[in-house]
Amino acid sequence: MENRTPEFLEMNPLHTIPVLEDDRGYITDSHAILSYLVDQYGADHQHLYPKDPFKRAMVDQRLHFDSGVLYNRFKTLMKNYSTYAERFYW
Ligand SMILES: N[C@@H](CCC(=O)N[C@@H](CS)C(=O)NCC(=O)O)C(=O)O
Repeated sequence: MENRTPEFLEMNPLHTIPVLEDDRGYITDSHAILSYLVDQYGADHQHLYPKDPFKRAMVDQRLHFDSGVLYNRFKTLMKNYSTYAERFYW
């Protein structure tokens, strides 16, 4: 699998996708990638990841809900019901 090659593991030892390569290195979590892209390149789209601490916390709350709750439940569901998932994820 492409995400287990030495080259990929050099970028991300957790062997997960997505991985973003930018000038200063690799970012290996989708939520971190999203907030980074808006901060770094989205000057005209700051409403997507606001600077205001409370508004930003509302976005962070949903990102953490995704990685902490939703994705785990999705994985459990896929594990139980999909042969595709068995081939690619575990
Ligand atoms: N928290 C990580 C999770 C990434 C993740 O688990 N990606 C899955 C695909 S959705 C993956 O790469 N699985 C392959 C593996 O673990 O080898 C993120 O949001 O980027």
